[in-house]
Amino acid sequence: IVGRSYLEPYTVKTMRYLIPALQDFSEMLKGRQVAPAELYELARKSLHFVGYEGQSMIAVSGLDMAAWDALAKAAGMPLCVLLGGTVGPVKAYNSNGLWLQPPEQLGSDAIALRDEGGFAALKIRLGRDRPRDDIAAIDAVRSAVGDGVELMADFNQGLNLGEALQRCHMLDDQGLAWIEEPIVYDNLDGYTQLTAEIDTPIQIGENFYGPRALHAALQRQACNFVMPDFMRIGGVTGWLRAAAIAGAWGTPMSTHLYPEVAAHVMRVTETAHWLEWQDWADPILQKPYEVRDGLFHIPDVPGIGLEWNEDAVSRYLADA
Ligand code: SMN
Ligand code: MG
Repeated sequence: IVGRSYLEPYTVKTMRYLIPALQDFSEMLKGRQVAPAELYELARKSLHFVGYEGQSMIAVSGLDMAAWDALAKAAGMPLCVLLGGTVGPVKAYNSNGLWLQPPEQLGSDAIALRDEGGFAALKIRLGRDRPRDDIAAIDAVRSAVGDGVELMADFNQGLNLGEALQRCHMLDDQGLAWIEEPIVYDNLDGYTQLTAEIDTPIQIGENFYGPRALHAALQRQACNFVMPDFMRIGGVTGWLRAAAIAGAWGTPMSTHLYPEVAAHVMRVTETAHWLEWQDWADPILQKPYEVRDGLFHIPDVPGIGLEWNEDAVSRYLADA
């Protein structure tokens, strides 16, 4: 049985630090039973001298997702079934585009993105130099796809708190589904202020390292919504622990990247909100997962359902 997962830490260089950590895990864990909760703790603790966050957590997350895949394969069940759920559709928004292009390009892009899978929601990136260009960008998308399509907005930590207060107030009557990461991710006091002042839901979470970071943000009322990323929250194990915390708070929980694994855990997440769909792994998958009518479909096969297209993998191999 082979358990599979992937990590996409954005730059090739990052792999230089991650691969040795993963190789160390494989030495350390050889011969052990595939028990994801135990492997997670062992791997995490083995890196505690360099800290539990950052690269350490990313490496643990990669191991964890592969371990859950192997366990579900051994059980002959799709991961969502092993976790106590059923195979079924998951509500998704398209996050493949609408970057910081000039507003006039966004209308046709938005139509194409909607039509990639009959999506009822899209994410737009904001943070152009002039706030009015962000409003023009939103207008361009809305006039192309209409009000029926929900619009999430992501600043990718691009603003300081003063700018964020001003710009989020300006956007507050735009009917956005959420405003994501307006300021640097670890300024929780700033997020608490924004969440108190702004009517549009404030969304954070792709930079939570482990479930306790989500707990801290919710305790400080630093957001309305959460969207952990699988390589930072601690893979499936970290997600399940984080989902229990978000469930207790009644906080809607969306996913960040890794849609293939995200779909499985969303089937058992108490406050499941939106799955972030992007197709970035598709080029190396034997069979990309299907998305229709804005719903992401989990393949009914044992495990997560990740099978590599080995030709593509060798074609894209980079020298990290
Ligand atoms: C994002 C993060 C990392 C890579 C691409 C895009 C963005 C998102 O913040 O939430 O999709
Ligand atoms: Mg984001």
